This record gives sequence, structure tokens and C-alpha cells, in this order.
Amino acid sequence: HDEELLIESAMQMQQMMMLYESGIREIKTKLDILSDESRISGKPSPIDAIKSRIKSPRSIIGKLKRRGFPISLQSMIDNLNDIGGIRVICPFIEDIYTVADMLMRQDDLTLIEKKDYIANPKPNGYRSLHLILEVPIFLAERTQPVRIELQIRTMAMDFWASLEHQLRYKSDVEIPEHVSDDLKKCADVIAETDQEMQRIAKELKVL
Ligand code: 0O2
Repeated sequence: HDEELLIESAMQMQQMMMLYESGIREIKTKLDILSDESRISGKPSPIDAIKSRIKSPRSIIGKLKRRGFPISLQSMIDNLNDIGGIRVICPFIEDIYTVADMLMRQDDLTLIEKKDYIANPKPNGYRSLHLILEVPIFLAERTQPVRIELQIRTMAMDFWASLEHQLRYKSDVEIPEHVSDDLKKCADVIAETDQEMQRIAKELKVL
């Protein structure tokens, strides 16, 4: 009996992961098509790179526990929006909104939530546009909607966020206040550089 229960829950987990992988594939294909379209028309692509990941079972359970949600498959689907995540890296700030608008115009995608940490950066200096998108997955006998978290940011924003994330997780000690201030200053310098690069691109009529 134990064996059957174990197989049953392993299969449910496998099916859930398959759904999130399919959701990522669907949205990545849409992004690839938009990128190819620009390339073919001779315009610079608003997309520099696309990364994706499925949250590991350990971090899924950690997040459910931290937020006080039940630990079950249904609870994961209902309460977490970032089991499947895609990160889109753009050359310029304006490209971020171009990509977001292009996706939001596609009528099989539903925008569940939008957080603009570029217009409203986090107090620590974090900048990115976050979208939670719902995409339908067509299975043999039913259609299952799946939520995917999209983080869209410039190369410069990605540089800061990746290093800040590493520093935060690798450091054994609590980050002292003067170090947080230094990191915030770096984020602000990077944001100014992003603006300046965009101005230059416009002057050269590349954007
Ligand atoms: P990981 O390891 O990247 O997966 P929600 O996830 O929507 O329920 P929240 O926190 O309101 O909850 O979502 P939000 O603000 O949209 O941020 C979620 C993700 O954005 C994080 O996922 C990070 O990837 C990224 N992020 C948010 N703030 C920061 C920040 O200050 N620095 C960096 N480097 N990344 C940030 P996770 O699950 O926290 O982590």
C-alpha cells in the first residue's frame, strides 16, 4: 500500500513539473518568434537572452512553509506563481516594455499580475518588470492553465540582480547596513548608465 501511495504522489509531482515545463516552452517559443521576426526584418532584437528554470521541490516547500501555506500539490499550484520562471534580458530599458506589450497582446495569454520594479524600484535598488502570465496547456483530454513568472530586465539590471542574489545567499553573515547602502548605490549608478545608453542609442537612431 505504501508503495502505491509513493508511486501515486511521485507521478502527480512528475505531471505537475511537466505542466510547468510545457508552460515555459510555450512562452519561450513566443519570445523566440518575436526575436526572429526582428532579426529577419533587419531590426535589432529587443531580446538579448532568455533563461528559464523550474523551482526545485526544496525551494517550493521552503516558500510554502515560510508563507504558512499547506504542503500539498494543490497548494503549490494555488499559492505559488513562480514554480516556472522565465527571465528575459533586453539591451535597453524601452525594450522591456516592448517585449511585455508584445506578449500581453497575444490573446491566449492572460495577465494575472504586473509588478513594475523599474518605475518603482525596491528599497534595496532592485529593478525589473515582473509579469505573472497564465498560459493554457492543451492535454489529450483537457486544457490546464499554468502560471509562469516572467522577469524582464536590461543586461545592466541583470548584472546587479545576479550578483546581489549571489552575495546575499553566499554570505554567512547578515549583510550590514553600510553594505546594503553600497549595493543600493551600485544599483542607482547602473540605472543611470542604462538611461544614458538608451539616450545614446536614440541619438544614433538605433532605438
Ligand atoms: P529565486 O531564488 O530567484 O526564485 P511572489 O514570488 O510573487 O509570491 P514576491 O516576493 O512578492 O512573491 O515576488 P516578487 O517581488 O515579484 O519577487 C520574486 C522574485 O523576484 C524573486 O524570487 C527573485 O527572483 C526576484 N527578486 C525580487 N526581489 C529581489 C531582490 O531584491 N534582489 C534580487 N536579486 N532578486 C529579487 P525568489 O523566490 O525570492 O528567489
